[in-house]
Amino acid sequence: MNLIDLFDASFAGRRDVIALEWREANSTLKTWTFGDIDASSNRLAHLLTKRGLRQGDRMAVYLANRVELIDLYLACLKTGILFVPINVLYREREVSHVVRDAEPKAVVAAGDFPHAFPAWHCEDLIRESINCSSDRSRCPLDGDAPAALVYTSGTTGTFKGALLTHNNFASNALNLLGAWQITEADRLLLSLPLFHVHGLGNGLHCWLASGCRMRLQERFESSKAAETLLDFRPTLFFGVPTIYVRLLEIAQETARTIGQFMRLFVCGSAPLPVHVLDAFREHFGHTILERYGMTETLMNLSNPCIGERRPGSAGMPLPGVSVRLLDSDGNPVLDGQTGELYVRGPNVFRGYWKNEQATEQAFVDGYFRTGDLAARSTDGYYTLQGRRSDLIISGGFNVYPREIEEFLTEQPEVAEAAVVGAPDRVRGEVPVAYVVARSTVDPVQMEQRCRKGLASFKVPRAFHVVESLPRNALGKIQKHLLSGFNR
Ligand code: MLC
Repeated sequence: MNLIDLFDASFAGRRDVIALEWREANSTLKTWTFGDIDASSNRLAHLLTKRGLRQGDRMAVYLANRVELIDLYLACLKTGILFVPINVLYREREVSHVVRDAEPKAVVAAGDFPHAFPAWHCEDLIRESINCSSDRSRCPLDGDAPAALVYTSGTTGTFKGALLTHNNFASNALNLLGAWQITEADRLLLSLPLFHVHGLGNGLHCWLASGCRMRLQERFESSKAAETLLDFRPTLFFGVPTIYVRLLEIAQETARTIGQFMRLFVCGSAPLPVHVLDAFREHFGHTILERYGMTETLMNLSNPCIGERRPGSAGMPLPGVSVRLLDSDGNPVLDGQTGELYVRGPNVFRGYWKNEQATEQAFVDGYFRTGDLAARSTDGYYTLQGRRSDLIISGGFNVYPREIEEFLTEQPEVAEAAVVGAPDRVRGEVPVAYVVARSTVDPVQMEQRCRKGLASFKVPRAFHVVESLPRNALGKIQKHLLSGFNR
């Protein structure tokens, strides 16, 4: 079974039911039925074929959330074209890494595409597709067919494309429908970006697989959050911890009203601080359900929908997901002790695109090595305890220090650089740079250059000039000795 077969229960079974809402900038509310969505993605599928794209080709999209992005994604699924979403916050340098690696046959963008690749304009495609047939053309794809190539930057600072199959996404979506009791009666407010698996694999897929109604937003904007929640009255919401911190700014009375029509708030992509969970319960009358996943594995652990949602814990393995906690020698640790988390299951990706070495290193005994440390309680709840790597998570976006360090050391006045995460009340962590200067370093200029070369969430919030970086006897930088590094 492929994803389109899974979504057909909604497309074919609920053709005239309103599926999707979107509020235009001029505040008009537009709606689409499942039949509309099926038809427009069929048209685009014909157009992509007409323009020469074939099964197995890659199509990259550099688009913020919009309805056409959904149509393009479904058109890719229907034709076997690999969907390669690019983070719209990526600048030229980051985009070229992805383009060089994925070798897309086409790129779709809405405005300027920060790369020499001749991007197709989204509006042109939509306009042209209107003349194409809305009939479904069948592409015989089975569940093992790749569906998307989602890029994560790695510990080495280079980008790696995680190849996710239809089966990976289908098992993830079906698991979540069951675990979180999502049905067609739900109303999902989706403000997360569709270029990451949180928005795509959880948000979009749960909507289509359940046949519920979804309101899509271009992005989460805290100043408009209360207004949107009251306007749409969702029953279901997915967020990252930063979003929940922002939602606490909503006035108490409004928060209570929102809490009354809401069924479930889910949080993931970064650890949810216990004090935020507590404050949110106080404010909205809801205990946020925390879960744990990764781009490479989709969702692994979840607190129960019915039952104890334990503060600080990411819950228990989802159905079909096997979890191991191993010490540095590869032996299982006892309950209560910290080990590295390994996972196996139908949710786990096939491997990194064109990178056998990285794929081989990522698996041990068929289990994916997450790089996260965790402990299990005697009653089966897993609590994350940190990471093996120095990954920083800012606002739910992964930031690998190595990538920023490489960028900084390319600057003529920088001899050496180390980037660490500093705690931040709203974003969880933010990157902070320590640099050894070759000549005078102007922090303002440095920040400007970073803003041009790196996505906004990777720009260091401070630049500290130091005499030297602390190193151990082997010459390795001891990041924990840099102040601001606080775990
Ligand atoms: C953030 N920014 C965006 C943006 N999201 N800009 C355009 N479109 C978006 N979607 C930029 C802003 O330009 C700004 O840059 C900075 O981020 C913060 O913006 P803000 O307005 O101050 O927002 P804030 O209230 O801090 O909230 C940020 C946020 C964002 C929570 C909306 O961080 C976000 O969308 N996070 C979700 C990330 C996500 O989906 N992760 C899933 C990965 S998958 P500046 O210049 O001010 O810094 C994964 C697996 C799993 O990890 O388990 O889920």
